[in-house]
Amino acid sequence: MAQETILFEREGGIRRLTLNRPDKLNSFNVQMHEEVAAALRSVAGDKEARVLVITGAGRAFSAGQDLGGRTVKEGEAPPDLGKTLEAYYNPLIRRITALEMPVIAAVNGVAAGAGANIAMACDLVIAAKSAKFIQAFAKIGLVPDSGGTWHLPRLVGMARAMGLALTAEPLSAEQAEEWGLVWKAVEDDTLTETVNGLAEHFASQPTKGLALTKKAIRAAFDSPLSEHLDKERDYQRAAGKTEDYREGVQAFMEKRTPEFKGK
Ligand code: T3D
Repeated sequence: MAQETILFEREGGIRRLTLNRPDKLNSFNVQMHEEVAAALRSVAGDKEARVLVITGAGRAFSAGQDLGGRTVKEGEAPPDLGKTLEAYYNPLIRRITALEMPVIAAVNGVAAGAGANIAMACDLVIAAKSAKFIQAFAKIGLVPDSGGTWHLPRLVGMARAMGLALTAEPLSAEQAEEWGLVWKAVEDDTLTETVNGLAEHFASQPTKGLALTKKAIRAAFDSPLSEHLDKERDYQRAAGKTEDYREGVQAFMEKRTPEFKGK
């Protein structure tokens, strides 16, 4: 499928998806949803992929839904936004969170509406200091979607989640780092270098163990400790059967750097 609204690059074990409608601040239309979905499906089925970076072209990460097609004339039936979520945004968040490798959001600029919440669904968010996170939904009468009402209170607590969602006030990248919404806020001119360094690091790491780690952490709020311990047992059992575990222990004993293959 020709890609007109995204860029998708493969380099060794690194996959990079760039939202690419800069004149519309990388807001999502149907075509972009379809292209992103195809790219994520290809990453999920790609045995060589060991890390995914999601970023935006131009001055924004993403401004969420393209509002261009959302005007409703007097007397016209409103669009069924539940359908859009069911068809596009919910599968998008499920695809990102289910990927069996670290997913890094490189937030290069404003992340608003679903754009902010797509970033939050990634495993690590690294933001340029000039970036802002805006739960823009309240400004147009909507509810934060794309997992926003799930991730926000878990990441920043109820009071801050409420404040951000109800006021739609922009949150600076530095404040977002302080609040635990992003992992790191870095100088704008070091974002690419920082993200590339981290992506290269993950591309040489024990991918299956990392995938099980993110799965365990994502499940942490779903069950009581006693049940969660059973999950950790199962994941550790699976990790213990990987080639990378064997190599990790072997390398430690031989006092050398391990050569992980992601297997
Ligand atoms: O509908 C459904 O399917 C339900 C799902 C909803 C999910 C959602 O994401 S709802 C929330 C949608 N997003 C927003 O409400 C954010 C709208 N955008 C903004 O508030 C502002 O653009 C920003 C705060 C993100 C950035 O402000 P600023 O001043 O830096 O830029 P700007 O001048 O507003 O925007 C620059 C251009 O991008 C401008 O176009 P122009 O005038 O140069 O031709 C603007 O119209 C366009 N743009 C920005 N955001 C969107 C957009 N065009 C379409 N849709 C957008 N979301």
